[in-house]
Amino acid sequence: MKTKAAVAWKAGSPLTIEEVDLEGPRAGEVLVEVKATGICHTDYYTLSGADPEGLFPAILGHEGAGVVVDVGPGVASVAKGDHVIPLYTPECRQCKFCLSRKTNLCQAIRTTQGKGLMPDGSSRFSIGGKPLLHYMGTSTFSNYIVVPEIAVAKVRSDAPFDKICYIGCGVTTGIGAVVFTAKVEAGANVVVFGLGGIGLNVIQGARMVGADKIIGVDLNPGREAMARKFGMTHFVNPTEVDNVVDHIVQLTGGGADYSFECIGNTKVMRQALECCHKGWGQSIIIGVAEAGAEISTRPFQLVTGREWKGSAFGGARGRTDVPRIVDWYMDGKINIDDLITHTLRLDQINEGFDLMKRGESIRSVVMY
Ligand code: NAD
Ligand code: AHE
Ligand code: ZN
Repeated sequence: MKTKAAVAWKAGSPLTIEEVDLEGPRAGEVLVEVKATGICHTDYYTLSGADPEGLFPAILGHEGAGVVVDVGPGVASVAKGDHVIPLYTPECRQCKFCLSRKTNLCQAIRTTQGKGLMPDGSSRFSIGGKPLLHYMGTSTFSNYIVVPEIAVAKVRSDAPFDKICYIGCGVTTGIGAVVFTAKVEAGANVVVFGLGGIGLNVIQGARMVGADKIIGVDLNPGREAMARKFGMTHFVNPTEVDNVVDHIVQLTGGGADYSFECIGNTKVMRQALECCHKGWGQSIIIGVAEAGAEISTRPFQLVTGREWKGSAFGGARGRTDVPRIVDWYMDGKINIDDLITHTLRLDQINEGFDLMKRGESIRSVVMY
């Protein structure tokens, strides 16, 4: 079949809208009509050329929602007409990682996914007979996609696609890092570095679990109002204080119980660790840093009880947890609508990247 898609031909170049050939689903796979997709900073990171797994030409996008329109042989967990969110972190429930119960990082299809291919090693997208690569196993910048059954979460059919697409990455990543990775308890002091599409969801997750002080740190003063609306109690602009770490340690009476780095800046990652409370403070790295970047601190920071952790997709098990997060949204427990600052057509997708780069959007959503 043919599908409309925004194609990334090479690093650093704007996407172009193309009519692309798409092969149908094989055994264990489904064809999804993507109805809406968010634009995440990670799409920009890969397009910029900084991602060691960034291969071109490819169809980017990993924050989508849509409808199953066809299924391949043997598919049992979803059917035509089901509403789904594609998962860049699948959940096979059979691999060593899934069975461990210690991680959400299902590895069933990770190797081929990282090469931009389907689990059987093929690409289903092509243009003029030349293959185009998939991205993060999702490629939601295409109107139609083929994905493995284990890489979709079936969600309720009354939830609006243009809002729940954001649960495909940003919402789950931010709220999940609080709830599943850090397991922040009521009364804890929390610091969030970077108040964009991810950090604001960390803020609302911290409020949801009853955190006490919720301190937000961002260079962009324009982020303060939105962050306060989502539960931030104190705002710090790093350019306005002598030393961010000392300032936060003072503000929290000894250091943060939990900090979250939502930028991808290794210098800030160090600050996020070092502003944590001696003896127990945990710092969670969410931001994705460029190829070759390394983090550092004095080992004494860890010897004296601070912990460094990472979180991918918020530690959420996609097929299990994503439908619950959609329920939280539909029940009014979390706010997604106010974070979607721009809604665009596919042919305006480059404007979505520009808005992000200029710090003018929180989330732009493309509707097909
Ligand atoms: P974003 O561009 O919407 O937000 C980034 C924010 O950081 C902006 O508000 C910006 O002003 C602020 N910022 C930049 N440099 C700063 C600095 N030095 N000090 C303070 N604030 C600074 O991006 P996003 O979509 O929220 O993504 C944030 C990061 O999270 C990216 O690195 C992205 O790739 C990553 N990410 C990781 C996961 C995961 O599963 N681990 C999932 C999604 C996104
Ligand atoms: N390809 C990158 C890694 C990028 C990365 O860390 N991705 C996160 C999700 S970001 C979503 O916006 C993730 O889930 N990582 C776990 C994994 O298995 O990729 C690189 O630097 O190589
Ligand atoms: Zn993302």
